[in-house]
Amino acid sequence: MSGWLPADPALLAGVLPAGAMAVRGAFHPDGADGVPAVAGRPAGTLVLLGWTGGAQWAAFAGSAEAGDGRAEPLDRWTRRLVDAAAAALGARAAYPGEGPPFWPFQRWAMRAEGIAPSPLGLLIHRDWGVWHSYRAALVLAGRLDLVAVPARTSPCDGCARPCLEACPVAAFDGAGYDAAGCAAHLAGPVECLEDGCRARVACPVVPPVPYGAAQMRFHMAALRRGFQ
Ligand code: B12
Repeated sequence: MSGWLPADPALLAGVLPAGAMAVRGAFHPDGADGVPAVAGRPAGTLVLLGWTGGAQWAAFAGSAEAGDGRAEPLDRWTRRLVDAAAAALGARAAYPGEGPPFWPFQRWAMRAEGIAPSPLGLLIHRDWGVWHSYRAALVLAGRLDLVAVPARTSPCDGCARPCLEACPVAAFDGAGYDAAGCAAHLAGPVECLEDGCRARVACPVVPPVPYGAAQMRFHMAALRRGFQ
């Protein structure tokens, strides 16, 4: 598990509000990465933005979108911020929810940062465990200088994998995800909706700033809506 970061730590200073997005990693794409062009020019650098545990929740929770009662507040907030950042940088923004076909965010993540597949299908990070997400990618035509982030082992190596035993409907078998079984279960008034996915909660890797109750409920409600 190794990765890259932009050499300029101030790349996004002034173009994104502090605390709203973590720079998750970056890489220089090649033709096999499926990264879109920028105003007709081939992609030179992809910078991945996302959330790491509960650290960015407060920035969103205080936003106009979070309180306006309309659909998809997190997507609308993300686009407002990241579209503005992309315009300021002359970059193209890509979002995980655009599609189908979807941009291959998990593949991009494995190119960009020290991350590995977990038995749940989600990518696992040494610090954030399975409590992290990708909110956007900024694609720039130029090749930014990148610095290597030292390799780290996957936290799943040597783990007893309690995640695989914890799901009440056995939606995970280490090889795939029974999305239909999960969806049927989430249709009822179940603990997962209130206290989070049982399989993810069973993971021993807990981020320094974990999801709070409101964030847990928000993401589980979004997952349930996604199944409808
Ligand atoms: C469709 C989708 C779903 C569907 C899945 C339907 C199904 N039958 O599996 C539903 C609605 C059920 C779902 C549920 C969830 N999802 Co979802 N989902 C997506 C979405 C929008 C598209 C996935 C896709 O088809 N990509 C297209 C393919 C071409 O992209 P890809 O990068 O190549 O992805 C594939 C490879 O990575 C491959 N893969 C997996 N492991 C490995 C390992 C190796 C070595 C290789 C080479 C490839 C590989 O499997 C991936 C899927 O096909 C992505 C966002 C995105 N754009 O990727 C989020 C995404 C995958 N989901 C995410 C999350 C967090 C969830 C949930 C936890 C819900 C939530 N938001 O809290 C649940 C849990 C699901 C689970 N345990 O897997 C995150 C995962 C982050 C992470 N840590 O990895 C993503 C990236 C969104 C985000 N904003 O970050 N999801």
